[in-house]
Amino acid sequence: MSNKQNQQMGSLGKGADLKGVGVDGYSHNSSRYDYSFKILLIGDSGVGKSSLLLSFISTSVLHHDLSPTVGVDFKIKLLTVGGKRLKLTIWDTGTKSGQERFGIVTSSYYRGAHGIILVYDVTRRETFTNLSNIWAKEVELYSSNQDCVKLVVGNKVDRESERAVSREEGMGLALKYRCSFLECSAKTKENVHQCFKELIYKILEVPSLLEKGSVAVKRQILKQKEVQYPHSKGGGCCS
Ligand SMILES: Nc1nc2c(ncn2[C@@H]2O[C@H](COP(=O)(O)OP(=O)(O)OP(=O)(O)O)[C@@H](O)[C@H]2O)c(=O)[nH]1
Ligand SMILES: [Mg+2]
Repeated sequence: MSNKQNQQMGSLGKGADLKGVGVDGYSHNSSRYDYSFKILLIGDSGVGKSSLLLSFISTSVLHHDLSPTVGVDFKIKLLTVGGKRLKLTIWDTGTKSGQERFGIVTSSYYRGAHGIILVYDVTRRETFTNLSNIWAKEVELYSSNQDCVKLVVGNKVDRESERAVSREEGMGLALKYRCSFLECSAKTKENVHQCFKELIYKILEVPSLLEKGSVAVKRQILKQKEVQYPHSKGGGCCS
């Protein structure tokens, strides 16, 4: 999928919804946004990571089932929050069986993440216990931003009659790992925007994350490098 197809633009005033306003040929020019945040979706295969992402990015309800993600995918969403223009790069990876990955270096997936959404399926208990047994450990091991904001999300609440993990248990786990907690349904879109909104507001409250995500700071660092190494060709910035 091309970056143009992947990206969306939206706006967020105080208390407003994180609504996208359609796919847009918005330029990746870094002068167009103030902060660039890297957000990760992790959790067992089939919990609904890709569905959550698609549900957040697209304006319509998901009508068909997705295939398991192979490798790594990302989507970009551009938003304005409190007058600040944000570029969210939301990463999603296929997790066929627990820790098994398709050709990605786990540490680079986590490197520099500002926010991580840990997803489980409220109808499959093992996906909940794996958040502790696998995913929280992986975050601990690889997440390079100490202040990285984490959010535990119980997905598929539309299947209430099949529920295998109570809301209280989800809240308890989030408390244990000092994360925020929400339940949602990628299928009906219930609470999906709320999940991303919660994460973004939390990121915006952490000065160290703001500095790491600041395009102005990155530009300044590049400028300093150009002074130090005037003949070296600088790569792209602010990814
Ligand atoms: N009922 C219901 N089904 C969902 C929901 N979210 C996802 N699904 C379904 O669950 C299945 C797995 O969803 P995916 O989004 O592919 O899951 P994933 O976590 O990306 O899986 P991998 O790519 O294999 O890691 C698909 O059939 C989805 O349609 C939800 O909120 N409610
Ligand atoms: Mg997937």
